[in-house]
Amino acid sequence: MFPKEFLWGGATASAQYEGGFDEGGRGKSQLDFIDFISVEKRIGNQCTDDVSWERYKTIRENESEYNLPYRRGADFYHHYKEDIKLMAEMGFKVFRMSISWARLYPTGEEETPNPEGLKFYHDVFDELHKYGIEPLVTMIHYENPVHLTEKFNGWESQKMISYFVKYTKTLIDEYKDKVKYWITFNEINATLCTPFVSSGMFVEKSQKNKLSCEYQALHHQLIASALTVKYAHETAPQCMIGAMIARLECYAETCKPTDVLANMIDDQINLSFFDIMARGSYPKFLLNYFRDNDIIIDFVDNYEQILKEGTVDYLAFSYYMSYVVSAEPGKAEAPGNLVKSLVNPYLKQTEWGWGIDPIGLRITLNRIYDKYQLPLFIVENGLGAKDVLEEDGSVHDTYRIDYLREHIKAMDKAIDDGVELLGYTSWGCVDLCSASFADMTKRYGYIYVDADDYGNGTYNRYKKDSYYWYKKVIESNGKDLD
Ligand code: BGP
Repeated sequence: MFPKEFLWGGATASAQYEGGFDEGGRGKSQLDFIDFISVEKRIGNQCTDDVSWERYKTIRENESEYNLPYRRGADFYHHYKEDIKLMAEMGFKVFRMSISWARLYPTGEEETPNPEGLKFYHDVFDELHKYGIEPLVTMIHYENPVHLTEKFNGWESQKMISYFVKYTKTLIDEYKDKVKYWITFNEINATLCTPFVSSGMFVEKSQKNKLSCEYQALHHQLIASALTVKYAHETAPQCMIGAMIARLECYAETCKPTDVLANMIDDQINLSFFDIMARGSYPKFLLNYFRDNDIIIDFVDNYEQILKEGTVDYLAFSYYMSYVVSAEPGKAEAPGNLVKSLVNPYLKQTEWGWGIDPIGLRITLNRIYDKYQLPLFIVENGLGAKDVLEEDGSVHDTYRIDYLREHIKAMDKAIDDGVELLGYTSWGCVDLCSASFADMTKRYGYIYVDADDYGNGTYNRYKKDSYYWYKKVIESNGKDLD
C-alpha cells in the first residue's frame, strides 16, 4: 500500500548525535550540562530531566569532574560523510536531523549567525543531496543556548520568542533551497514532562505554579512556531513545515465511564497541540482546563491572530508505545516514554518497560487523520535495546527487526484505511545518546556505534542485521518485510 513517493528513512537529533561541542564556534546548550548517572547510582527513576538549578550550577562550576555525554553524542560532526554514505546504501529517501541553535547563535543573543555553523549544515545538506536524500530538519530538538536558560529561565520568558524567530528566519533564508521538510519544535508537548530538557527552564525558579510555568513556556513556543510557519509560508512556499508531538495513544483501563472520561481528557490534552498548530486556536476544553486547574497564562498580545496565521502543513509525531489511563489515582505504573502508564497486561514490554503496541499505531494514525485531515509523518518510532557487538563486527538485533516489522505492517494497514502518510523515519538510525538517561546503552540504530556511556570506544560504525533488513524494506517499498 505504500505510495511510490513514500519517504523511508531515519531520525536523529543534534544534541544526542552531533558532538563537536567545542568546535566550529558552537555555544553550549543546557543539555551540555546533564551528566550520565549509572544505573546503580540513580535514585528511583531519576532521568535526565531531574536537574535542579542548584545541581546545574554545581556541574557548571566543576565541568571537568562530570561525564557529560551530550557533548560527544555519536560524533556525527566528524563522521557525517561516513554516516550519510551508510544511510544512502540502505536506500534512505529522507533523513531527519536537527540543527543546534547554539552552533548558529552561540548565546542566542548575537545579531548575526556564526558562519562556521552555517557552513557545517550546508555541508551536511550537500552531502545528503549528493545521494538524493531529502533532509527533514527539526529546528529545535530540546537544545536551547544555555545562556538563555541562565539569563531568562529559558522558555518561561517571552523574550525567547524573538531570539528563536531570529534563528528560524536564518534557517529558512539560508537553507530553503536545500531543505523541503521542516518541523519547528520536537515533541512540543514534552515540556509538560521534561521542562528542563525541553524548555531549558527550572520550574523551581518560576514565580508561577508548575503547570502555569509549563503552559506559559508552551504558549511562547506555540507563538514562536506560528511566527516561523508564517515566515516560511511567505518566503519559502516550496517548503512544508510541520508540527510535532509525542503521541500518547491511550486506552481507558476499563469501560467504566469515569475511566473513559479520564482517558478522553488525557487524549484531548495530548492532541490539543495539534489543535492549536493545525487549526490556529486554543480549544475551549483547554481553556477550561486552565481555569479549573489554577493555570494562569500571560497571553502574548495579538496571540489569536498570530496562531491563526501560522497553521502548519502536516502533522508529525513520535510513537513508541501506548498508555493506559484510570480515573483512580495511585495505581501501579510502568515506565514510559515521557509519561508513566498503567501496565497493559495485553502487551509485551521492552527492556525499559515500554509496552509494545503496533496496533496502537494503526489506531493513532486513523484517529489523528480523521480529526485533522492533514498529511501525517511518523518521525520517530523504534526499539531501544542493549545490542551486542560480536567479535566479527556483526550485531544480531532480531528483536529490533520484529518490532519494526510489526509497526510497518500497522502503517501499511492505516494507509489502506485511507490515512495519508508522507513517510517514516525510525528513531536513532545510527546509535546515539538516549534522551531519558544520556546513555549509549540503550540503542535504536541500524548502525552500531562503538562507544560506551563514558565515551570509551573507537566510534567506529558497524552494520547490524537490521541494517540489511531495512535496506530490503526500502528497496521493496515496504513489501518485503521478512
Ligand atoms: C523522544 C525524543 C528523542 C528520543 C526518543 C527515545 O521522546 O524525541 O529525542 O531520544 O524519545 O527516548 P530515549 O532516548 O529516552 O529512549
